[in-house]
Amino acid sequence: MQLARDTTVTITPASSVLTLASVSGPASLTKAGAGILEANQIDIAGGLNVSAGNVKLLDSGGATRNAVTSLNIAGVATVDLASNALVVDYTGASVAAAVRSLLVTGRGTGSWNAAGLTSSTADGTQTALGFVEASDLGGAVPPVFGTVDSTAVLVRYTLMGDADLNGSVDSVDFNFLAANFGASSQKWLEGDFNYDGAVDTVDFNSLAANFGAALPASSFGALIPEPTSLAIIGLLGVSLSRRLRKNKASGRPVHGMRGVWALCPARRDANTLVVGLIKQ
Ligand SMILES: [Ca+2]
Ligand SMILES: [Ca+2]
Ligand SMILES: [Ca+2]
Repeated sequence: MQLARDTTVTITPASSVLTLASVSGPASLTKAGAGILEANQIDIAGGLNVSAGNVKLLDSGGATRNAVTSLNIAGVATVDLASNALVVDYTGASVAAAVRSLLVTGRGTGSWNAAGLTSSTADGTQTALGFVEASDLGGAVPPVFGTVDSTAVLVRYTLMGDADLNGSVDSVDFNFLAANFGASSQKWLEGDFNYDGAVDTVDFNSLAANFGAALPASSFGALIPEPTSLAIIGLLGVSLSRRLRKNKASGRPVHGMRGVWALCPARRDANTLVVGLIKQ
C-alpha cells in the first residue's frame, strides 16, 4: 500500500485482521480500532501511530527493515515487531527514552507479550528486542538497519546479550557489559538486557548463555550452537582477569569492576570470580 497522504486505517472488531504486503510512502500511518493490521514491511517517511489494537510485522524468513519517523503507541495498543528490525528516524530531540519506555511495557513481565513495542517471536530468555541510539554505535551500524543518520533509534529482535545489535554475542558485547557492570540507569547497549536499568548478574547470565551464538542469517531455524559452558567461563574469565590486573597495577578504579567483586562470594582470583557469577 502506497501512502500518498497521511492515512488512518480503522480495523474493527478485535477479531478482524487486515493483511498488507507492505506500506510505504511519504506520509504517516495511523492505525485505529481494536483489530489487527499485519504487514510484511512498513517503510514510511512519516510517523506510525497506533491508537488501538495491534500492528504486527510478519516473519518473512529474515529480519526485515522497517522505518518510521516517529512512533506513538497508545497504552492499550501494540506494535509487534516479531523477528524484524525497526528504524525510528527522528529529527530534533532524541526519542530513545520514549522508545525504551515502549519496550519496557512491551516486555511486560519478561515474556514480550504486553502492550507497547513488543515481539511475539522473542521469548525473553534467549531472545528479546534490543535498541540503541545510532550515534552511540560509533559508526558501526549493523547492515540490517540500512543507511541511517545520526538521529535514529534502532530496534531489533536479537539474542539476549547482543549489546551492539549485530546479531551475535561475542567479546565486543561482553566488553560493553563489563564496562558498566554494577551501574544503574543503563541501556541495552551498556548491558541491561532485561530492562530494569541495572547491569548485574542477571544480564551477565543472559550474555553468558548466548556467548558465541548468532542469529540465523536468513531463516528462523535453530540458532547457531554456542560453545561449551566451560569455554565461556574460560574466555570471560581471562577478559575479567586482565581488567582486574590492569586496575590493580594502575591503582585507579575501573568502572564497574567494584560491583563484580562485591557480588562474588569467592574472589581469590579472576577465574573463580567468573565461575561464581555464572553459578548464581
Ligand atoms: Ca534522523
Ligand atoms: Ca553483538
Ligand atoms: Ca538488567
